[in-house]
Order: sequence, then structure tokens, then C-alpha cells
Amino acid sequence: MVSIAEYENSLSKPLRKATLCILVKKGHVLLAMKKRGFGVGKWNGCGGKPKDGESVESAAIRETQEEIGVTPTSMKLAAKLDFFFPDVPIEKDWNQQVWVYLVDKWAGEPSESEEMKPDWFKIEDIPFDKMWPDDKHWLPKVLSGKYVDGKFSFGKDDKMIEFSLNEK
Ligand code: 8DG
Repeated sequence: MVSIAEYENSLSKPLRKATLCILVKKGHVLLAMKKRGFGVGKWNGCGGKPKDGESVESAAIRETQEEIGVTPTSMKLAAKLDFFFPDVPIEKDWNQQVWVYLVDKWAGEPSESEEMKPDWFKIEDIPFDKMWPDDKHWLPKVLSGKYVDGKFSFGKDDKMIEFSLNEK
């Protein structure tokens, strides 16, 4: 398997951006069970890809509205995570850079949609075994107030192959 550095150097354009919003409240985080599409069966924050001409932050707010019915009103960029899939043909366009936001104020009450079923978890009880395998590496840092830049590569069956993290 090629290293992240080699693979990244071989790419001809910047990574497509996607978003991830995690609501936080008094020692708890809101995660949602993904009911369909990429990451189905995993607990995750809300998010997706910006539409043409849409800013990353606006996309984060819109996806949160669509997926759990709340509107973030106070949010902080907490991580930029590069995800690489060297085994997947480049034209399938799986590589992406996810901008992670922590949301500490919002309007509305989280509710289930066709795409996601939300639930609150104590920070000590985050179900990392039912999440993307990289999350246990960066999410605790982000929840402790750090900003994180990360790079991760994946092989078959969503298995993580290599990663690096820089925190501020
Ligand atoms: P759409 O809503 O844009 O139509 O498509 P989607 O099927 O939801 O797929 P996506 O836009 O590619 O969104 C994938 C979501 O998963 C997005 O919120 C970013 C997030 N995500 C990854 N990789 C990882 C990961 O390794 N860990 C976590 N926690 N989230 C991830 O793409």
C-alpha cells in the first residue's frame, strides 16, 4: 500500500471538501446513526458536501438542518481531516477533506430524518466501536478544546491503514 505522502503527491487537484457538525452540551455530544449512503450503520455527526457556490460553513448548517432538523447558531471550526482511499479508482472521487465543526448553540430540537437518527452520548460513553475507526484518534482531542489537522488512509472494508495528526 502506498504511503499517504506518496499518494497525496500523486493527486492532481485539491481534495473535495465535506463537512461534519457535532453538537455539544454539558459533557454530552449528539451523534446520529447514518441510515443510508456513505457510512451507513455508523454513529457520526451531521454533514455532507457543499453545493456549487456554497461556503463550507453554510453547507455544514444546511446539512445539519436537513439531517437532524436543527439550525446551528454558534459553531467553531475544530478540525480539518484529509481522508484518502488509494485503492479506490480516482474517478470514483472518494478522497475528501472534512471540516469538523463543534456546535454549542442551535435553534430547534434534534429529530430523526430519513438519513439520520440522533441521540445524546456522555463524552465518556462515545461508541467508538460503532464509528469510523479514525474518530477515536481525533474526536477526544477536539472535545478537549484542541484544533486538529489530520490525514488518514483507508484500505478495504473501511480499514484504516495510516494516519498522522497535528494539534494546536
Ligand atoms: P450527501 O449528504 O452530501 O449527499 O452525501 P453523503 O452520503 O452523506 O456522503 P458525504 O457527503 O460524502 O458525507 C460523508 C459524511 O461523513 C460527511 O459528514 C463527512 C463524514 N466523514 C467522512 N469520513 C469520516 C470519518 O472518517 N469519520 C467521521 N466521523 N466522519 C467522516 O467522509
